[in-house]
Amino acid sequence: MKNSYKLPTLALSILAGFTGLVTADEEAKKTGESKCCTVLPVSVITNPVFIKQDAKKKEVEVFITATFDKSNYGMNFNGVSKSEGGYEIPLDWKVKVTFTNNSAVPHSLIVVEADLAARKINLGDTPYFDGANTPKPNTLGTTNKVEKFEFTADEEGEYSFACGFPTHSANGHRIYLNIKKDLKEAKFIMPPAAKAAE
Ligand SMILES: [Cu+2]
Repeated sequence: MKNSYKLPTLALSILAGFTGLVTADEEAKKTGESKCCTVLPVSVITNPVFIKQDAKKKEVEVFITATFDKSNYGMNFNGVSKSEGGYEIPLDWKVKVTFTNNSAVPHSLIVVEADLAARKINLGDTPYFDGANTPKPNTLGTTNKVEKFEFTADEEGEYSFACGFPTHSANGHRIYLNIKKDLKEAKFIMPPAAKAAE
């Protein structure tokens, strides 16, 4: 498993400890689900793989789950929101995306420029790279579905994997996608632990 990034179970437990309000946690204990969304208990998601790659083929597979946990009211991908973490991918690699929505709330995924993702209320349905979105990302999104799409990261720059559902991305439902020329391998980068503890 040299080329895959695995989040250790311990880190997941720590992450879970910091996410969600106490009241939401108490509610979750009573009802078996949180207020924000239907989320699998963290213990069910063991050793999630967020990235796999083949450097020789210049291909990377990314696994992006909306509402991975309760952080940012469920508006997170893989537990990360507000572009505090994300992916770094070498220029001209093929990117194969598997998107999952772990919530009953509609969410979607679209690649747009980072500055648009941070401020635009409605991202529309035209991705920056051809094919880089789930179907109809700005309308109903996808609910409890797995969607796959792929694109070629053929321009350097700062982009986002953003939720296209109106207002979500501006409210933090986005992670970064930085495409860099002199990168040897693709990476999934979590926010520093210190930041998560704030
Ligand atoms: Cu969303």
